[in-house]
Amino acid sequence: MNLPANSITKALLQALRKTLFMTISGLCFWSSITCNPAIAATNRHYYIQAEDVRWDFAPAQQNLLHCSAIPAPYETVWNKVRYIEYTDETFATLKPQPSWLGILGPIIRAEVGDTVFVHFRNRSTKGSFGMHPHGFRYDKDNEGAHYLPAPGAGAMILPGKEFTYRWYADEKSGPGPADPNSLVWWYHSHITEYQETNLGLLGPIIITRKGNARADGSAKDVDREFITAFVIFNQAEGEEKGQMHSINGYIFGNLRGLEMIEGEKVRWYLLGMGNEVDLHTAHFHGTTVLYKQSRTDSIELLPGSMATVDMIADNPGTWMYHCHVADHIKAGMLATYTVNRRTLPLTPATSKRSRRKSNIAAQPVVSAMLQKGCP
Ligand SMILES: [Cu+2]
Repeated sequence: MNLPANSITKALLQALRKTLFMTISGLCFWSSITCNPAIAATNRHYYIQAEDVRWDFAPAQQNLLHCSAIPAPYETVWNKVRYIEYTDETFATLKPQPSWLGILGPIIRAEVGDTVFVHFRNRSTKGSFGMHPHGFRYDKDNEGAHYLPAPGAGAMILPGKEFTYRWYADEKSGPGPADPNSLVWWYHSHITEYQETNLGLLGPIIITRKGNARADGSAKDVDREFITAFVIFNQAEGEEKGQMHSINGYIFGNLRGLEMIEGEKVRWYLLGMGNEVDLHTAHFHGTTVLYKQSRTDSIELLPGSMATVDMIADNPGTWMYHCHVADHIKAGMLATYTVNRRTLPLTPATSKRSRRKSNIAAQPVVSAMLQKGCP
């Protein structure tokens, strides 16, 4: 059959298109998470190592809310295992993290559409560990949880071994229609889950709505973000001396650095983890917050809970922030936050002026005692 040259070209092109379509469709079937053309992919890499540490739940060795001794029978220094972040694949340089993050692992951030690669090394001598994320989309190998049948490749990383987890922030990882523009999720080790979270292997994930992340992943629509986790670490097999009623691994006001500037829009991410005693009511003095589009000043947290609330820091001063459960107050589940007085005009969250400029303008109110300890 004789065909004109342009018809042959057309037929060839059609065949080529068909082959390409089938190939791409096939690929997308097997990795649907990378084939949404509406989503521009940003890859974010984290280098995180599980390490044995000695942790002091009260570095000031004082109850900083009342300038008194840590009450008996509590002992405050214990062995923990933590997720510690490094700057790159050499695992040679520690990545600094805010003081208020305390015992928690590094903040893993993503915007909807991003892929996160967590290069995890287990350098603890205490056993096999891993990293299991809430919220992200993952396949079996990247679930980071060990159970039958057929646990994935990342379920259990032996001491001295490493694994790179690949987690994807799809639409269902990000905020829902009624949520704020960013959400908090947990990550933690998940082989013997209850032992490993109690050891200290737990940390936060923050995922923002598409278009709401700065280059560093922080949420564009707020001036400042804080994460606080209410966890009772059981350090002495139930003996009271080792019941550490902590916020981010600190008790009796020893959690420092929850500081902001008058007028700022502040997003708080609240987390709960632990046992049946971990029923917490995180209560803010000096402010109210918006939670689930309603106003409150106390947030209920159960083990595994994740809550995101917004506040306007419009009441300068140092204010108590604590669990409202009576036994937990007695055991030191108490902290403070400080709203520093503003001396320069307010910088909106969406403005191009940096947050660092705002910090320079801040006048510390009454946080000196908290910085230095009791007089
Ligand atoms: Cu509590």
